[in-house]
Amino acid sequence: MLTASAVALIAAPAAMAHSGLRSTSPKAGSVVKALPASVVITFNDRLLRVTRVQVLDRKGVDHAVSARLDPRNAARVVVRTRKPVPGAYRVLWKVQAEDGHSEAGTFGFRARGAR
Ligand SMILES: [Cu+2]
Repeated sequence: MLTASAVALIAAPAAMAHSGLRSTSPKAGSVVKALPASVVITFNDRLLRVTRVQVLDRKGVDHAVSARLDPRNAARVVVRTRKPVPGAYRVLWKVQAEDGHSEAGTFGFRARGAR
């Protein structure tokens, strides 16, 4: 019988085999004029669904209005935003890959002004 920790060790490599992040817009670590009306997260492979995305400013206010898969490209998550303020943003994302595994990550960028 496997212990819980043994299961976790076996599961870990498989969890790294799914779709993976390809690119983000704005790019991670970049400085942009303003928070764009849409933040886009692109993966290497199609996703089943978007679990949750937050676009947090420095005060922890979430600027995401909605997050959904691009109907023409299920590897792209489009996040609509609102109320842009200047400053640093952190995007927290969680999705379900086509193989059923959950993936999560985070990236940041900075906006110089309001749009
Ligand atoms: Cu996977």
